[in-house]
Amino acid sequence: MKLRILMAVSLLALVGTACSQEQKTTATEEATPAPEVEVIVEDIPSEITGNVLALHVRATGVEIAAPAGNSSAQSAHFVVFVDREPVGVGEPIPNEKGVIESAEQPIKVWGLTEGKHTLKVALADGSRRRIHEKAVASKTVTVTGPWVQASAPSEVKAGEELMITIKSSGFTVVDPEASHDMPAMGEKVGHYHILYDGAEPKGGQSFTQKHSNGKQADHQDMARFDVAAGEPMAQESMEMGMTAGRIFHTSAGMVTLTNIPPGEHTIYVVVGTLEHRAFDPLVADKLTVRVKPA
Ligand SMILES: [Cu+2]
Repeated sequence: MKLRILMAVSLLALVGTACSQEQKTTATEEATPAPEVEVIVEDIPSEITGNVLALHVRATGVEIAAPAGNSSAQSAHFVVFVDREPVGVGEPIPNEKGVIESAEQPIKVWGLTEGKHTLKVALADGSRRRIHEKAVASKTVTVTGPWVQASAPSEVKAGEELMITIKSSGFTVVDPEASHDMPAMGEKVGHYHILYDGAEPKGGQSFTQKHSNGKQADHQDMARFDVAAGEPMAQESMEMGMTAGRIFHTSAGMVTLTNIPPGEHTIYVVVGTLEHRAFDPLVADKLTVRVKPA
C-alpha cells in the first residue's frame, strides 16, 4: 500500500514536471516575436569596369529557395530590380529586362550600361509574387564600361525568328573576319560572341573552338558577316542549326536566330578580343528566351 502511494506520488511529480516544462516553453515562444525578415546586400565597389556586377545577398527570418509554385511566406527568393521600383507586395514579378530572380549566390547583374545604377533587392514567394514589404535593400554602383546590352523578346513561338539587338560602347567593334589581318589591340577592339545555351561566361575565357584532333577550328565554325567599316550594322540572318553550346562570332548589331526548339533558352552576348578572348573584367549581357510550341 505504502509503495503504491509512493509510486502515485512520484508519477504525479513527473507529470507536474512535464507540465511546468511545457508551460515554460510556451511562455518563451510567446515572449519572442516572430523573427524579422530582412534582406542584406554585402558592400559592393562604388565603381566597376566591365558591365557585370556580382551581388552577394542574404536574408534573415526566411528560408531562401528556388520558386516552386507554392505561395507560402516561409520560403522566398531574391528579386533584383535594376533602375526601377519593386512591384507592390502581392503583385506578380514581371518577366522583363531589369528584373532578376534568383535563389543562388552571387546574383549576377548583366548588361549594365555606363553610368550610375540603383539596385533594389526584394523577396518573392514560390508563386513569384512579392512578399515581406519591409525586406528591401538598396545599393548603387557606377559602371565605367566598356559595356554591351542585348535585347530580344522574352517569348517567341516555335518556328518564329528571334531577333537580338546589340548595343555597346567603350571599344571599337570590328568584324571577326577582318580582324585576322590586324595587329593585337587588346581590349580596345572586339566583337560579339553569342553563346547559345552554353555555360556562364567568365572574364578572359577563350571562345576559340577546337576540333577533336586538337587543331584550332577555322572560321567555318563562325558566323560570317560582311559589315563595311563605318557602315551602320545591317540585320543578318543565321541559318544554322541551333545546338547547345554553339558560339557565334559577329560584329552585327542585329542578329536573327532561327530554328530554336521549344523550351527555355539562355543566350549570353559577350564581348571578346580579336583573339576571341572575353574581355576581363567581363563585358556581357544575358537573355532568357522562352520558345512556346507552335
Ligand atoms: Cu570571336
